[in-house]
Amino acid sequence: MPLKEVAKFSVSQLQVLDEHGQLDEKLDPRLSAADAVRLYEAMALGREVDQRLVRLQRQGRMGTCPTCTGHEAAVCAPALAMTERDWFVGYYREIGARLMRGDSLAQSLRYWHGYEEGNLQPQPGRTLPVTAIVGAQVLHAVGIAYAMKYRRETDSAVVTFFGDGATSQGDVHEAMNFAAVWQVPVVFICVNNQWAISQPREQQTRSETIAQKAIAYGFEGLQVDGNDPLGMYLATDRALRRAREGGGPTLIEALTYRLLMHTTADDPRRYRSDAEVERWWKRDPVPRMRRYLEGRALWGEAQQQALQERMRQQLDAAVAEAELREDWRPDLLFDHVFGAPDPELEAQRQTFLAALPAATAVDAHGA
Ligand SMILES: Cc1ncc(C[n+]2csc(CCOP(=O)(O)OP(=O)(O)O)c2C)c(N)n1
Ligand SMILES: [Mg+2]
Repeated sequence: MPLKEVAKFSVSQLQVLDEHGQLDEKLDPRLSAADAVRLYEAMALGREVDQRLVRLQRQGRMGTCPTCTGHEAAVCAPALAMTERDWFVGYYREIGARLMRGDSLAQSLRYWHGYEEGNLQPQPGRTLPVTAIVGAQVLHAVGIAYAMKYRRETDSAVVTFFGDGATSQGDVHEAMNFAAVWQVPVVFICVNNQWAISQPREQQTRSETIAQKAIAYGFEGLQVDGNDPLGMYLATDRALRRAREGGGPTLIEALTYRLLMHTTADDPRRYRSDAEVERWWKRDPVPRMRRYLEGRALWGEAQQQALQERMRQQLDAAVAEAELREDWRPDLLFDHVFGAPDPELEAQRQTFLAALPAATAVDAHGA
């Protein structure tokens, strides 16, 4: 008996600026000169911070931290498309975008050095703190989007970021399903960097794309060249407009690559080939954006030199500020686990303090 076709789907990929710097004129989002430069500078700063973090960690001046190198277009372009009224609900690999949102660099450095206090950021809300619980933030994003709809806030939407590995978490499926059922204003950005620590994308899901997962829930899923800042901007801008207008969620799969280690505690040479990494360095989003600016006569060697110097000064000042913490006790983290003192935890605190060598106790205070 012939079967009747009841549904048919396809998944598209968006690219506006290719790896050779070729621009698709029809899709050009026509960023203003100021926005184009702002985006490039944010991407460059994200890259610079990443390099400094790794160096500081190697010198014993930083805790274990993740790297964002390669992700700059996937996270900074969406931040450019957002307004202050939109909510940024990220995970742990968006430093350049978080700085665009107004986060303090010194506080971020403190956070990655293991001080929960680093989560205290200057701006009034709408950018959630870093979270390391894979996928959990996606539920928070949908909860916030539900609140936006309930309050009839039509000038705001939520953008949430998560990795390819996070798509195997039940939380992410539940969040997407309810977002669709409730038609809430949320943009899901899956930063598919092809790896979840040492787990390759092929072992994460049998789906050909991550974008197609949206189809099952009943909203649009789109794959975007995640190393293309203009493509990421265009996709996020469209999805945000739709969300604010009551059109419900969108899933953007940002196809990119983590060029460095998962965190400073990881050695990717143990599970992936140099050839693969080399291939992706050729698609590096930062020089791609620079070439685009040069093509519009907005950038040149003099601007680059000046930017390098500004970034160096900004980082030096932030590191100096972050390392000023004489009054911070090494057992501070025990203070924040429960609201009220807990005898079990107090016993653990005492064990921890007793195990600290005297010299470490002094160093840990930043002396
Ligand atoms: C619920 C949960 N399970 C496991 C981990 C350990 N873990 C930390 S990062 C990570 C991989 C996440 O990969 P992906 O979602 O692709 O994000 P990426 O780090 O590649 O950006 C895992 C398994 C965790 N932090 N939280
Ligand atoms: Mg990943």
